[in-house]
Amino acid sequence: TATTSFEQRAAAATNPTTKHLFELMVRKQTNLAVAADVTTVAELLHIADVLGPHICVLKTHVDILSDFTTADAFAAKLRPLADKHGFVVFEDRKFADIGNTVKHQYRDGVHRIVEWADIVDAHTVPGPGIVQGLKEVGLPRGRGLLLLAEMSSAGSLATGEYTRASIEMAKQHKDFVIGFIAQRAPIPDDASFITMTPGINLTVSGDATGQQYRTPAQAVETGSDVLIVGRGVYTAADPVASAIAYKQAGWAAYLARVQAL
Ligand code: UP6
Repeated sequence: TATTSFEQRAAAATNPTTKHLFELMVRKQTNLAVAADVTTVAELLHIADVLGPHICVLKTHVDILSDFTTADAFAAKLRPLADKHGFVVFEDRKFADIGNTVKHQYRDGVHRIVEWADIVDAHTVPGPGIVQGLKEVGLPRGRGLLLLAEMSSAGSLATGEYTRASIEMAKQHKDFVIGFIAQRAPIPDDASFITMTPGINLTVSGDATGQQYRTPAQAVETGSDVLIVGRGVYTAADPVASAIAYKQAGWAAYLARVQAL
């Protein structure tokens, strides 16, 4: 349930990525994920290195990197930082095609995402075949998948019956689906799934293109485990100070939740 501690959830985890993630969250006392939405590899690596000590997840959008060269070169730079600081790499690819196509998008092409990303995510709009395709590629390598059950943006169609069907899809593939991108814990009584929540900001309520923000405390209260913060951190005057502020707000809210018995 929402009050189960990350220690307990690490102990119970069967997917290796889930276990690793909960363990490092406990060790580093952070539930902060940074969305490093910058457009050069150098900026991304800089964020990974300076914010690494404060985050549990580094979230990437590899297809916005203008100077991406090869997957080998990228992995050779990023993976040592993930090991040094102890964070997992989440490529926010939001796969959305039939199983056979996403298999290739995950494994092949220029980006060869499965080689360097611990976690990826997928929309559920194509039906369960998308999970089957990704699982063929990712499960043998110990990777994990998040399903988008809800979105933070205004007018999102991922609500109601769509969200409920996404939850059922996750339950059918518990070995590979480690959790959800959602605004609240989609299955409040099942602590084996992790809920990651974007649309988090301490000072503003939205942007000009439909993003909607809540605070770390609001998200954690509704069952979020990992708080995804982009512009709130990387456009701040002092990104390290900002990351620490989000980390502390998120962790305090987590402690309040698990102790609220
Ligand atoms: N993201 C959302 N909302 C969703 C799913 N994903 O904002 O429902 C992603 C965006 C971006 C980050 O692609 O990388 O989370 C949010 O960034 P921001 O904090 O700068 O708004």
